Amino acid sequence: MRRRARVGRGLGADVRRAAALWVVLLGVAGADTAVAAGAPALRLSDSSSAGAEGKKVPGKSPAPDSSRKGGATGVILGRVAAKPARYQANTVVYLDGLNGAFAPPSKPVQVDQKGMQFEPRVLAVLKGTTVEFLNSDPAEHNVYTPDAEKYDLGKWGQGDRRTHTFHKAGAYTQLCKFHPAMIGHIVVLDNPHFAVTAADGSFQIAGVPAGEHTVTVWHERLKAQPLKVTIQAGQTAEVEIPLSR
Ligand SMILES: [Cu+2]
Repeated sequence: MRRRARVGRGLGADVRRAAALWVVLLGVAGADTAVAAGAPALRLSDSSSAGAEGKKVPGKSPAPDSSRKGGATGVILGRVAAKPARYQANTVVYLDGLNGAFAPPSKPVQVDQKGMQFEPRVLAVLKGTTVEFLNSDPAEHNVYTPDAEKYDLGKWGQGDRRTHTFHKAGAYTQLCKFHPAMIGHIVVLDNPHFAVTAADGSFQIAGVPAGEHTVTVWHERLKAQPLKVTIQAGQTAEVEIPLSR
């Protein structure tokens, strides 16, 4: 399936409606039908990637609109493209250089250690967020990072948990002293406008302030060129981001 990135006009900042459009774009129809569904298309760029695989659920922005007080916002819908396709999952997509006073979530965000793996493997959080590490395994686990804040949370058993509050932006590798094969990543960001891609590479960032932004990615092993995207109030911009080594 050949897809074209587009800007849909008149979609409003309504996230659910945008998500519904996404289903039309990716799940059901080709580009022509999507246009017929009510979005006059303004081509943003061309892409010639293969069709999406796997689940058609876009990665969700965790904090839509939380930083805005009725301001003019739009939505970024997109997909990262990588080969092999399994690399498309777990890509953190975020707006670079957008700083300000953003309130972190009042409740901790959870990472589980389950089946000898970090779940989720990749988590993105706003600076100031507390992460709670649960152990669901019969074995004792540990969490430590060699990066930036260099924490070591000790060891704890099944059903117990430890927490860490992240104050410094950056990517933190999550490791377990007892199980060297375990690895996870927590990416701490300066603003709440981010998403982690779903299995097919899709993502959605809602509540994006109108204006020009730089969309950037973090990925365990791949990179992308920063992408300039102009957001207009009440509109949805669709982007495709190629990942490469
Ligand atoms: Cu462990």
